[in-house]
Amino acid sequence: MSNVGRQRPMTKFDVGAASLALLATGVIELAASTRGRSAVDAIGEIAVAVSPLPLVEWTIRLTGTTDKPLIRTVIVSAAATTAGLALGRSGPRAVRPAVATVASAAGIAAYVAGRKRLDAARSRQDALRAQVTVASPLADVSDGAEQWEHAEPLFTDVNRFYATDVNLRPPLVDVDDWQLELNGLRGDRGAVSYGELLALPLQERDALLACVHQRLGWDRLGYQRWTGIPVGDLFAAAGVELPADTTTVDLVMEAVDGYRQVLPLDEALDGGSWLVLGMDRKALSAAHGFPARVMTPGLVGQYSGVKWLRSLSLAPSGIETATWVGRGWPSDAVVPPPMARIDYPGEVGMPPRLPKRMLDVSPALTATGTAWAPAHGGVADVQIRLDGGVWTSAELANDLGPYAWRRWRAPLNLTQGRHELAVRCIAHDGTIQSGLSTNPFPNGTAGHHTLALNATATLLRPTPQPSRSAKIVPVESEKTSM
Ligand SMILES: Nc1nc2c(c(=O)[nH]1)N[C@H]1C(S)=C(S)[C@@H](COP(=O)(O)O)O[C@H]1N2
Ligand SMILES: [Mo]
Repeated sequence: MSNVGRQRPMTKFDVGAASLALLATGVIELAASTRGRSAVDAIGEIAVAVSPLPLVEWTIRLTGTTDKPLIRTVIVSAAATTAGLALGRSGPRAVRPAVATVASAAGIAAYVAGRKRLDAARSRQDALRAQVTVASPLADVSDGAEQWEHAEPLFTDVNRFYATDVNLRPPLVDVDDWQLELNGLRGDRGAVSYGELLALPLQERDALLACVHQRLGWDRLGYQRWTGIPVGDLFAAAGVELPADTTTVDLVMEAVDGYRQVLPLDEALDGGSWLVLGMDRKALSAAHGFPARVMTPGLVGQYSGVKWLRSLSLAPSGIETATWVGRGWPSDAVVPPPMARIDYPGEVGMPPRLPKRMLDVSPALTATGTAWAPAHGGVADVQIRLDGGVWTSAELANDLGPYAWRRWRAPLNLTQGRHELAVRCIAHDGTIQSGLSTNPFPNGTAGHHTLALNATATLLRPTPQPSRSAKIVPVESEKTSM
């Protein structure tokens, strides 16, 4: 017996080193949480920022609204794996297996404790959210579809309203340390406290907000009542002068998280860019930009404005670059394409799974859905198509204006067996939702939301479907990257 020819493995994995790395990660995360921060999220945000755009788009596509937990898991595992490989190669085993097990468990426990502490801090801030009062509140609105069965609610519950940003966790702004800075063109500047903002003559308006990553059948959009003041009025109130010629000036919005958006000033003023302090008559939640954000109806979220606003500045046109433009997105603001969605039957919000899932339905049912075309004058018509036949108009709820979505319903009488149901939106300006599928980058998704149905008489009642309220996801677990 000889050792000749027997080779040592090239790389060894040191479980002890990996476990110590886990422990260190957990302890650092716990320590950071006492200051309202997260080390893992900070690394994740950098990783997303430096990742090539296609990788980010691919991750969003694959994970839908769960990319945040995924990114965190990847980071923690990568830390442990790297340590295990690095030390496995270089030296003796760091610790005994029993110690490694204890260290790993302690690391994971510390990590979970840190995350819990951060979640608790955010819930405390959200619980303190006060009423945002306005002198003349908007009247209650009705689109006449209140009694429709299985309809999406007209106003999206703030807890269900999608949250999308570059942060793995929303910044927690302490309003006692916060002021909104306003910078004019000639070095004139103002600073407004949260209390002063609340005391401005605030107004309300109803509008839809949609992310460019809204894919067919997803729910990365919502309709809400926003409380705020036009950006132009804010500059006037703060005594910062607006130029007479607004066509050669940009409005630069900067946020606490470093995110920045730039809109030509004339577009911002004419397009109704608003400083927003509240949603659904309450102060903004941490996830949606507390204490203040900018929202411009009719533009997709990333162009419409910034959450956790820090400053609004005027600059000569074309000098300042927006965060997304720096990452390859168009410099002209992108608008949501006209889109119709089937809400019932179906599983709204789920990333499309392949192969397409067949839904069992009873032969007689009433499909419901929503449609929107905020940059095209609103929704004029919604049409459905069964099995590739002719497009026929659905029944529409009342039109609440260009910035509202419109609910629709259509009775179906299906023969037994398989069917395909598609839907499309026709806007008031005549634009017909394109059936040609496109990806969200760079101008939003096109194509028809289409369901595969299997009509079966053995289903005495309509498709069992999780109640909408059961779908409430803590906003933090929702998506992130843009
Ligand atoms: N500060 C900041 N503002 C931001 C973003 C961000 O990453 N940081 N993301 C934008 C994007 S991509 C969208 S779709 C909207 C989402 O707003 P919501 O989370 O309230 O739905 O916020 C926009 N404002
Ligand atoms: Mo977005």
